[in-house]
Amino acid sequence: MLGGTALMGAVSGAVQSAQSAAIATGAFTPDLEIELRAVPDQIPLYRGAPTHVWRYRAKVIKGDERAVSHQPGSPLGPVIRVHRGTRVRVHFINEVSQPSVVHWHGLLVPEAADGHPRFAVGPGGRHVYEFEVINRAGTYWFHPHPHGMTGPQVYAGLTGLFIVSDDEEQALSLPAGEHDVSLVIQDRSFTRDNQLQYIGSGPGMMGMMSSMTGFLGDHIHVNGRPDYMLAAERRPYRLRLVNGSNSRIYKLAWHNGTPLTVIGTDGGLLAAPVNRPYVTLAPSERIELWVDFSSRAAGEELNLVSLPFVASSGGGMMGGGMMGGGGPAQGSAFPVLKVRMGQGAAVSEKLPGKLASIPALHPEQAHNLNTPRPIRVTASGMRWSLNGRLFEMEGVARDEVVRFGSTEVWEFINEAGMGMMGSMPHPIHVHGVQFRVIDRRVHPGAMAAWRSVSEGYVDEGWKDTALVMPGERVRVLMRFEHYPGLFLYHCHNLEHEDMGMMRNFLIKA
Ligand SMILES: [Cu+2]
Repeated sequence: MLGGTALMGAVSGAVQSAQSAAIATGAFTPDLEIELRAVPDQIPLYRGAPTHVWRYRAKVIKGDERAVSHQPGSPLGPVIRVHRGTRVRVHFINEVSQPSVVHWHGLLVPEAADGHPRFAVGPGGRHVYEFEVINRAGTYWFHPHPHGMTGPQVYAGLTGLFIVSDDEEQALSLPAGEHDVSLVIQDRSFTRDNQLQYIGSGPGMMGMMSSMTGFLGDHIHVNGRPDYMLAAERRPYRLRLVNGSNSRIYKLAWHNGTPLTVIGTDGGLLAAPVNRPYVTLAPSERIELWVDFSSRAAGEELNLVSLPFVASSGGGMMGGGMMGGGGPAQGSAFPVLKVRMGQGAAVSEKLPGKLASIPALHPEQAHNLNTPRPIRVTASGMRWSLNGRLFEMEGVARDEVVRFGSTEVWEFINEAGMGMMGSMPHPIHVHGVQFRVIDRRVHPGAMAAWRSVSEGYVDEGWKDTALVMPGERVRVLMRFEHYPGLFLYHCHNLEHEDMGMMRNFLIKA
């Protein structure tokens, strides 16, 4: 049982004996220097006792103070906003009772700054991250990445946003300031005294089966708050949707069927806006919407909901239900958030027809177009694994080495079931790159699940995570051109990641 004080207790003694795992290097001159602490805290979320959480607290120690903001009343971590090209130094201080490390999800950073589990520091430990922000404008995020403990630490509240702007984006005059809203969606379960309840409580089989499904909570929180309501003006907004859940996938739509206009994905703005009836958002994926509320009536309410979908194939039990933390099964319908229109006059603004430059997709640039590198979902005993292997801290297999500067096709293949458990969706995330989706194919026997989510895929832009449904194969194109070193690929169902559905790959200079 991870919940309440067992998980959240501070190790105050250890903090005083803090040791530096890495020290700032002399060669790097930061424009922005931040102190980032992971701390235990408590926050009132529901009537009655406050909820014990772990959270990130940050402050700027050099540079523009406006780069860091905390949302009032939210247990989630700060929002860090920087312009492309900013050189950032982060002094991470671990004040929680488990080893931890920070991964800058989606950012292209050197090996030593990427948050590999081998760089985790114990309670009281410190680590210095240094990187130049070379990513395109977009919505990135950060979270813990210690091996075996990522799920409970993200669940406890350790989540922050890293929002990058660039000149190309700023020339578009998209909705900004209070009209640019980040929405981190997470599912949680609570004990009767308002404490976070995680899985793994059941001895033996039930605990194991919960992990195989992944945690599924019964309350939806947005930006760390229940019953989230956005008080909106009648005008266009930019909504940055982030799935910060451990395992839950959302099929997001307006309750009245209004189509969604998508302007960005994991790796930033699309070349041009695209419309979708709904968007499918797997754990760690981001989707940016441009939403025009100007035609809505004053006082009108809109609901963003998660529509039902089929999550498993082969008649399996992987949908969750009574497993997976007690929350409704994967694929259940949920209300997610409300938007209430204000009384002010409507303001109209046009969305540009062209957003950003994205190079044309040229799969033939890959040296292995005809023999893609297979990344197969497999089952190793009672654990999900990749290509039949579980995570090894330093281990790299011969077929996990790529050449720095090379372009490759990887194929994520989800054709494995686990006996009576059937098969289930896996969001596959690759560190060190942003990739492009070439195509998707699905086994004819798995069509029902696939068809229930596939219209919501947004594969037009840059991605760092791709949902792979049961029976699906996804080919992606990536170029290892940023930094050599040891990076990770893994399932972003955090319970799967923690059980070892993660591997190193080496970008060899
Ligand atoms: Cu998985």
